[in-house]
Amino acid sequence: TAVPHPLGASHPLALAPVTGPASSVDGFVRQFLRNLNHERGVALSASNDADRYFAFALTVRDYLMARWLEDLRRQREKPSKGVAYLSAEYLLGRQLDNNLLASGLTDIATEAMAACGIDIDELRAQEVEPGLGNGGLGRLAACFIDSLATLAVPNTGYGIRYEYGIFRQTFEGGQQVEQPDAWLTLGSPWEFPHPEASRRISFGGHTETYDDEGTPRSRWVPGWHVQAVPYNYLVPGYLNGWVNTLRLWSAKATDSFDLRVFNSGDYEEAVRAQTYAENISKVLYPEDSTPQGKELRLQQQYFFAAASIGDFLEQLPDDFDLTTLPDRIIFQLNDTHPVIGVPELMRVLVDEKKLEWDAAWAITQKCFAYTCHTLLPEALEVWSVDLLGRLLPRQLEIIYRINEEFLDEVRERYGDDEMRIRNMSIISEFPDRSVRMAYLATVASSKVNGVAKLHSQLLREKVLPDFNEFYPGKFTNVTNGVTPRRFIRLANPGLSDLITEAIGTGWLTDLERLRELETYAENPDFRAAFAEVKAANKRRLDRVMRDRDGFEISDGHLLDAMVKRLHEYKRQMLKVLHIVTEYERVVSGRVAASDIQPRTFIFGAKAAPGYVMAKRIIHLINAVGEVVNADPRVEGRLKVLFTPNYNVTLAERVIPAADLSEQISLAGKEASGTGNMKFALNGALTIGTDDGANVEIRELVGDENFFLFGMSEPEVEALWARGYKPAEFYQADENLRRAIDLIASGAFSGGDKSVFEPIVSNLLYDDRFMVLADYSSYIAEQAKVDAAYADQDAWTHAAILNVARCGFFSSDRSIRDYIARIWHTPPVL
Ligand code: B1H
Repeated sequence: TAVPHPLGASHPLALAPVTGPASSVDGFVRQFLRNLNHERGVALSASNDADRYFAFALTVRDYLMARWLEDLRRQREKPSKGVAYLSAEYLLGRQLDNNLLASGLTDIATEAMAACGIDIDELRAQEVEPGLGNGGLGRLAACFIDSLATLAVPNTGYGIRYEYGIFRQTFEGGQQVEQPDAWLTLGSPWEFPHPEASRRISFGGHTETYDDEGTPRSRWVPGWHVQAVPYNYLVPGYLNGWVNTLRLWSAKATDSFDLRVFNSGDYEEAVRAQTYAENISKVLYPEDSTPQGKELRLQQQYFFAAASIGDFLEQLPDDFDLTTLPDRIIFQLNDTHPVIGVPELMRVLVDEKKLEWDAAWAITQKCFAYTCHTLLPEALEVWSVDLLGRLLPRQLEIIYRINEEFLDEVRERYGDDEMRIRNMSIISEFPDRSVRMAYLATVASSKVNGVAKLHSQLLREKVLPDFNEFYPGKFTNVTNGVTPRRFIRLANPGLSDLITEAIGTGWLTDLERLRELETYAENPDFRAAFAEVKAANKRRLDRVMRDRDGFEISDGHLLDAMVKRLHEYKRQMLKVLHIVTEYERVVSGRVAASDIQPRTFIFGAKAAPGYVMAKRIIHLINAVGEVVNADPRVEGRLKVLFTPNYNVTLAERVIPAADLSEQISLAGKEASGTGNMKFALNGALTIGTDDGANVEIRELVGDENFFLFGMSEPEVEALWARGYKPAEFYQADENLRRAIDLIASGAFSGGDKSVFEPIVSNLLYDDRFMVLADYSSYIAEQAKVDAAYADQDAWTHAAILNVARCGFFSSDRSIRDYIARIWHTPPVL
């Protein structure tokens, strides 16, 4: 609802358009100085870097503001269907450059700062990236809201304003240590708090039935409440004047809560209660792909889902016909984290708006769509009925009823097939009675999608086959994508300029146009220029790494990068075995150091703090690096760098410099991957398994421009079925034996065999992710990589074709797919 202007709605000032500062260097300088003086309260001469960064960011914001208000007004006056993207994570990365780019201010702003004698790079360095996500899922949400704005589709991204984002990783003795990510210590110039629009979110208590003028109804009598305070962030489209909103909720204790306890005279208890409430948005759970079923996590999920749904409904006019809600909004569920919003919408429609159950359910089923991001069984969220009943008793009742009616339909179709009914029930009985959130999401959604072709197929065939049969046409695929604004234009200005020189402008919003580069791959001058861009990016990364980690990236090295969360299924361990094999072959004298292709291996990976095996693998990588880097026998031809605290900012430096992209998960485990797309679009070649979006990358770039190895998903299944015995693979391959024996010997742990013994025995006797089974094939393919790299010009040719043929992986294309097949939300510009 619009806040009335203090001078009255018809007062000329209330109607005056909001105008931004003048689009000139002069205008920028003036606004910057104004912000420095009036917002920061300092003169230029007395300002420090933080002051200048803030004033600078506020100035950029001022330009975008006019558009934002205008677009919000337009949406209010002539509403069209929009997308509410519900995501527990947004891994945004730094905002400054993105907002400069989107508003076309980069040149003006750079000149303006130069005129003030300020180095704009020093301002850039001030920004702390908001790390409000773990990995691919959170970064995907950030790419998607960028594309939604660029395509001018009305969208609000809803999520949680975590006070602490993903932890800051350091190493001590090669082992991961986590530090809190206090990203808000200095405040953020990009956010707009709106305490006046706070919402009360309830928990606990009980339910009761009552007589509503002859109609029996249920209602929820909650036990406690918190305030959800929205913070808005601008999400500008690329040079199109469209600005959407990211609305993140922060938890605050309610006044009434405090007062009640306070009146009882127990001051400490009042403070404790406040802390309890505010804990809800305190910290991002650092588990990627393996959710922990913790009570606080369920509180977070309900907190933001309920606040977001309530927020949207409140914007509707009082006389709004709720049966037309699906014409106005689609709530896109980013994995199961917001699925508790389904019973919440039902509760609002039935208990508060007093709709009939069937009418409410018909609306709800049209208003939700669900994206599944995983296949790992341990990653499919379940909530115990016990916990749900305590925290959200009314929502649990509603889930039970949804399940009953759903199972009635199943019975109607299949008769009393108890096996099937047990398999499809939203409530599972073993080991404890619990709610399967993916099933609830599937039943409640108009569409369910996986995130890459192979993943969507496996989702239909292996994870939810009964549902796929029951709901023909509900399942679909939308292959992930990445925003070319951040991951090509901003991360790789050299490549961007080269592309524009060759094919002109326009490709940044129509990435399939990169195809036009194919003919340039045949042009020796273009290849030379392309190779020079790569070399310059390596030099840039070298400067970053010297600064950050005191590590040099040597000339002539193949830069081999594996950057992603640490997870056994992603198989950083396979990469370690390759490095140890190369090292062992040199030190055992089986190959001369001078005969190997020099390589620098870069790792970046955070492990969930409670994931013991993942942390051991980090320790091992660091230990191997320390030994290999210091061993004169390798003559500096093998180098291992594990750069701590890998994040979006670092990704923007590593990816453009890489020659080789490691995408080596066990087939069938990586839903999509999105780093794989970023590397290919920046001209790295991929060594990868037939998994996730690798499949589609290889189809597009061609077999001859992709290093494929390892078992396919059906081969993985077949090996499991036969009975997988990793020790047999150990016995069968001499290189593998030597590599594992070297680790087991204590060579990387100062002679102490116990340190990495758990890793070794896990590999030999368990090896859930079949590292040993794919080892031989991986090593053979890496030899082909070395051979191919020896022909630099041919390598560059293949790299150019990777860029030219990966335009499909723009998140703009993903969003167009969502619009056409799931959302049906036309652009408004
Ligand atoms: C992905 C997650 C995830 N899949 C639970 N699942 C989480 C699950 O906090 N949690 O509990 C957090 C994250 N993340 C990733 O999504 C997939 O592994 C990638 O393959 C995929 O590219 C990405 C985006 O679709």
